Amino acid sequence: MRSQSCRLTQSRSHRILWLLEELKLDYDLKVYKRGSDMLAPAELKQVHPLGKSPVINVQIPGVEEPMVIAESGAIVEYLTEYFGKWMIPARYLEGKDGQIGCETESWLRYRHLMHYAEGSIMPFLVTFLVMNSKWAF
Ligand SMILES: N[C@@H](CCC(=O)N[C@@H](CS)C(=O)NCC(=O)O)C(=O)O
Repeated sequence: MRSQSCRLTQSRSHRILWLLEELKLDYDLKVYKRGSDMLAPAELKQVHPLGKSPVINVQIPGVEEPMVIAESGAIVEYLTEYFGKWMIPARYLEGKDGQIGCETESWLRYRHLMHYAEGSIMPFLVTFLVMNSKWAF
């Protein structure tokens, strides 16, 4: 498998680059530069309709069109499920597979943090960055 990672300058894309390196995966990198308005360039919409970064294109052997995955959390889950299983804690206590309430504490923490990163902490970080940038009023 080979992937292409689309990275926007000064963005969350570094998370994905870090992971690709950590997993020692082969990838091509395409960098998009922010405009003077600090937004992503329009070409990024040709990669994915959201026009946001990061996005990865996964080229599966024997499949013509690459699979396009957006959202850093979804990209991290996809890559770790196939190539970094050791990074994901065991989901169930031993002998309790699939039973409700039998998830391990570490797996529940892992899932919480996957969503917390984008759902709760990121809006604060972005607000902080914007308020402390030259773009602040
Ligand atoms: N929840 C998305 C957020 C993607 C996102 O907002 N990316 C920013 C860069 S950190 C972006 O592309 N901004 C450019 C723009 O909105 O024009 C993710 O985690 O991938």
